[in-house]
Amino acid sequence: MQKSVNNILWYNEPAGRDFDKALPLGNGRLGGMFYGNIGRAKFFAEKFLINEESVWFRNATEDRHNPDALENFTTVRELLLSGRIAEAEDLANISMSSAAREQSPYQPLAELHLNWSAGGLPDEVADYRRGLNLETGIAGSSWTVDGEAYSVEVFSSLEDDVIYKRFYTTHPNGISFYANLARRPFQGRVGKVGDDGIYMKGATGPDGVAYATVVRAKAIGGKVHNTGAHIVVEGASEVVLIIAGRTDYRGDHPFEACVADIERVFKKDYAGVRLAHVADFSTIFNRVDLNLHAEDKSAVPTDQRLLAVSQGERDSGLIELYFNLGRYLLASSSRNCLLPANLQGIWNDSYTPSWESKYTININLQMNYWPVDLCNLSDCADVFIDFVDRARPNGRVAAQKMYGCRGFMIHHNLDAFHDTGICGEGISNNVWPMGGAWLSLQCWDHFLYIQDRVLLRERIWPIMKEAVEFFIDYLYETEDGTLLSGPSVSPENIYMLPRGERGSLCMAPVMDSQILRGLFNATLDAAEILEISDEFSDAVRAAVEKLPPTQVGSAGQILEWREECGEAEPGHRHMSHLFGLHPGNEITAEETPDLFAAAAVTIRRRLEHGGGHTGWSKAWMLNFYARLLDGNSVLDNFYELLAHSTLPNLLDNCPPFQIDGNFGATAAVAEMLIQSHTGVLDILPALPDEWPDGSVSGLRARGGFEVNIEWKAGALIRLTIKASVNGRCTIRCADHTVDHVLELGAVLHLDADLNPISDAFAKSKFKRG
Ligand code: FUC
Repeated sequence: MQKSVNNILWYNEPAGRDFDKALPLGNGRLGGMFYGNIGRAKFFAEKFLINEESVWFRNATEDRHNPDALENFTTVRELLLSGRIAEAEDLANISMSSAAREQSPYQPLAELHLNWSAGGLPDEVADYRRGLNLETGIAGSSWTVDGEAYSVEVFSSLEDDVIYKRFYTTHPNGISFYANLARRPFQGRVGKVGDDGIYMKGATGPDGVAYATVVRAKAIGGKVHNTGAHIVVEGASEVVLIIAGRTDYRGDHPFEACVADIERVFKKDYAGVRLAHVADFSTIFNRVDLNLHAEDKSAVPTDQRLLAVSQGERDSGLIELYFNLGRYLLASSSRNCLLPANLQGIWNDSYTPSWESKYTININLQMNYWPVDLCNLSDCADVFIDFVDRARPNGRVAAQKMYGCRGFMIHHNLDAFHDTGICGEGISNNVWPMGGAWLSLQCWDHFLYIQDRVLLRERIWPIMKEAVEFFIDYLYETEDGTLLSGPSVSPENIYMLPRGERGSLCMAPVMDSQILRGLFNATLDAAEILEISDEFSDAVRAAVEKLPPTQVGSAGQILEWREECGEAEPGHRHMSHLFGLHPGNEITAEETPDLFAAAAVTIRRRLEHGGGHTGWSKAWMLNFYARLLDGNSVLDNFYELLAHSTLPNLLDNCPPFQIDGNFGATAAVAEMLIQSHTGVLDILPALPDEWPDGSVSGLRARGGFEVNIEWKAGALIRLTIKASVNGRCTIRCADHTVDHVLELGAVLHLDADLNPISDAFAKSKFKRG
């Protein structure tokens, strides 16, 4: 298989002050944005944004759960059941929403500013280039001055847990600059460390984190010293800055830890640490390779390619690049860390970011982890599972205090402190009891890919069980024995009743029942694997039968609410009632053809009314079309995502920048090539006409399989499946279906008709389906 050439983002200009042009780096915990400026003028001084995952502001700690919820939530429920919507919403607003409305924001750690010293660099430079290599995990810039070459490169090392930024020139003493850590607004003390370093330290609010960042320099040739709170370099030919950043979120003394981080690596040779970083990062990145046999446009700067696409050009290579960036971003924000990728991953330059850059869980956090197993980054799922697990104690308090129920529950937002109180974002989104259920179901989905029974028993089962326990207590049973969630919402949407009344709060919006059906069935499957059969599993078995079914409405659409009602915003960005199509699996061509057809109608109606207008919404659309087996529509919508919701650095634009769209669209590319949500491994289920030839290696499917595919003229020519556990695999491609029992380590090579083409499959028992 030929390797993709689309692994580099590059530009012929610095980013200036524009975050949307800067390039992201990270080792999971510690990262930053590289701007690549050179010069002296205030606005063009080099800026490097330093982010650390646990820099979250926090006011004085308080229990935000509304103390009057328990007394009132059943009244809210009764008001909804008797059609008194406005009264129910008013009561919910005051008795259920938290009194202290906001959760904590995620904040930047610091900015490292760097001015070239007077005489250090002329204003005019030539051959400027700035880029990010996704395969090596290194960003950099290069230019020439009077025939002398200059370069800067920067990476965040997982092994050393520091950022290295290295300046190099062929000019024997061409590097002179002074650098400082820009103070956080109204906070942070700055000063010197030893005779070659600087620091900044402080705390984020009354009960926030204590943080520190330390930078030290070493130079070849020239001199390094510190003056004021600046590192000063004079007349060097090579300089390495080592940047450490810590908080006390995980119990460290941040300043001491930063000093120790740098001390530990200070004597290491730069070439060696670079080599180790490249070896580490490229191993992760190269687990997957996608080649769409696109025209090679890698000589065109990335922003110009994006512009051309927004003017109607097709560029399959840019889609490869976007897909590769998604995998890069996940590996850069989710390894070796304690907190999952938030709304901006770990990359944020604002002290008051949109939606606090926290964890919105009525779609956004989940979307961040859609590619994790599909794209062979299963190790990046650990932080997601940990996070859900660590939210359980507060989730138990929410369940007890607000609803009087066992188990744990989460509403539609979390922050780094696992605050489960209801957020002040308004009634159309906040009284939604499903966050914990959806997150738990996604943990189960991770198990389906990796099939690690110890992980299931020890970590995932307790989460699922406790999430389900809440609903066993919480659901309302109607006289005819139907179980309803509520008060709840169909995330962020507004319905209109025949008499003209509008509302958000309701009983049993369709998404809730779909999530619960998925979670209850998964819990029963997990119980079977773990050989658990008790009162709890009996209760789940009984409950799943009583959930309201997904229904088709008068226009042939999936109903969003339990009864058909008008939609205040028919092009609404959320498409929650299609959860059963994706990421769920209750709507499939084979099992539920009527719902499958209705899902297509639902999407068409949303799009006709301007739906998919935020980046993440468009990315979800791509996944829906992939599940509808309509590759051409995935692609058309992908180009719209690139044209309307993608920033020059290829980060997703909600607006503003929000990383979920990057991850959602990355998953969609993989879903075009393999799907496994029905229990069958579907090969090339949604291949668009524009990708007649190509190959992909390393994608993963549920059941514990790794898949390589080559195709030509729109049809499979070769398929390789590696089994990472013993298991049965039913494979379907075009009109062929075969069934195999594979042993751990078995490698199966199949041809276009799914016939074996080498002896390598010998261990497997083969039977034509
Ligand atoms: C949901 C979305 C918004 C935004 C926010 C973070 O509330 O409806 O578009 O993505 O999350």
